Amino acid sequence: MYWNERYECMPEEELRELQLERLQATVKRAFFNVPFYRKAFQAIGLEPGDIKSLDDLHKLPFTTKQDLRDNYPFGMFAVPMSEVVRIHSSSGTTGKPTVVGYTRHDIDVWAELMARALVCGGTTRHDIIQNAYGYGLFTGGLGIHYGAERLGASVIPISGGNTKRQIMIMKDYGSTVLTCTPSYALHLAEVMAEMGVSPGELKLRCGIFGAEPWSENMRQEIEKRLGISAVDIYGLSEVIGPGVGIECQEKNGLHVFGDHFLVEVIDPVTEKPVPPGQLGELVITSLTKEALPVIRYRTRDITSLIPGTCSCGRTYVRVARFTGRTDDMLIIRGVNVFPSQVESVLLEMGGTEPHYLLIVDRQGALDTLEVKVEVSDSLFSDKVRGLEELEKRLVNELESTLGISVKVTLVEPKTIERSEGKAVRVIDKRKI
Ligand code: DLL
Repeated sequence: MYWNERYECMPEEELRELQLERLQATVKRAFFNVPFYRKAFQAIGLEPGDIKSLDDLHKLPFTTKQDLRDNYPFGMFAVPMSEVVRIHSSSGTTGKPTVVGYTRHDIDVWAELMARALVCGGTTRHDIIQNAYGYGLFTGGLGIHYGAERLGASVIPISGGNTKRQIMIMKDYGSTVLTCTPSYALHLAEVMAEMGVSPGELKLRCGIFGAEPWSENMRQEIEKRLGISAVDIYGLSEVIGPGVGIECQEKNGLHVFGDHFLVEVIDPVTEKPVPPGQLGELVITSLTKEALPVIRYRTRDITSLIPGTCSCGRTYVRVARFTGRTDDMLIIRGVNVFPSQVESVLLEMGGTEPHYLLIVDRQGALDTLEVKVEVSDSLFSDKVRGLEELEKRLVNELESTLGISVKVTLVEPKTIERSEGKAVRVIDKRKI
């Protein structure tokens, strides 16, 4: 049930002591080895010795993606390159990629955390893990891979894409665990159905999906179509990669590995902490990273702290599944809209496939939102009236959920581009 019970179930008081000790070491490491941090500390008259308790965390300055970009590529590293054994990089979809480095010890910690994550998500050493996260600069593939090997499971390093071959391998090798983005899991299910392969012919029983926002309804859809149990895994390159947090079998929030990361949830505007249960931006401080320590890193990811303890026995803080990113959030006519809200409505209503695209534009001074969504095969061959009714119902439901007017365009099945990694859900023409 646990990979490392001593740490995963550590009494809270002991965990806090460990966190403080590690925080102080991290602050020192950053101050003495990274000019960026030294300058940032000095600008507010802070010295490493000022961090005397965990409550002093708020005294530390924030770090942003822009800071990493300004120090591109290796300026934030706290060790000489001779100690860096691995380099990864974020996809760079929102600008210049950020580059991250790992010492041998960092890789070791990452493998340990990923082994814990896999076990927490329901994997054992007897599993055959089909790892369809991309291998390469993206942290997903190798992050999961090292954890799976550490656990002692049999890992198939198939990477993303080549979907028909994925299904053949899944069937022939008897894969029991699938790891990939939720959007790719859905695509796999779709191609499986096209190939006439039913979930009953597979040994698949569990999926560990993350790297992009997905809704609770999407979980249920994937579980149904693949006949598996699916859990949510979270992480980001700047902090380590996958393995910052994961759901346990309770599927009620993601446990954050508190002996390696300190988390806060803040109001992104006032930058003050918000109470548990309230949505805000997740801020992460690494506690053991050597090559790239991050202090109060503004993830831009939106979640809330879950109060109370989990019946699985882990004492780690939990965060709720992610609503989206502050920079994914669309402001349409002054109203905040997340793609995940649209996804939830579409899945709840039925009649459509969970493949959708939000197109935001501006006509004159007015923002417009169009939701393109695929109709399910059966409905598509139905009468025009059925389609008109569905469109009307979708418009009503989306407008009442989002609070703005929406144009719904129903499109033929399989016309919206499928992703092998992170799905693109929004086209915002206003920026062009
Ligand atoms: O996506 C690391 C990862 C790989 C996580 C495999 C999970 C599984 P990046 O490419 O740096 O790293 O992207 C990080 O992806 O800040 C979030 O916005 C988003 N993200 C990651 N996991 C989740 C999740 C990897 N479970 C960015 N739910 C993060 C929602 C997620 N968003």
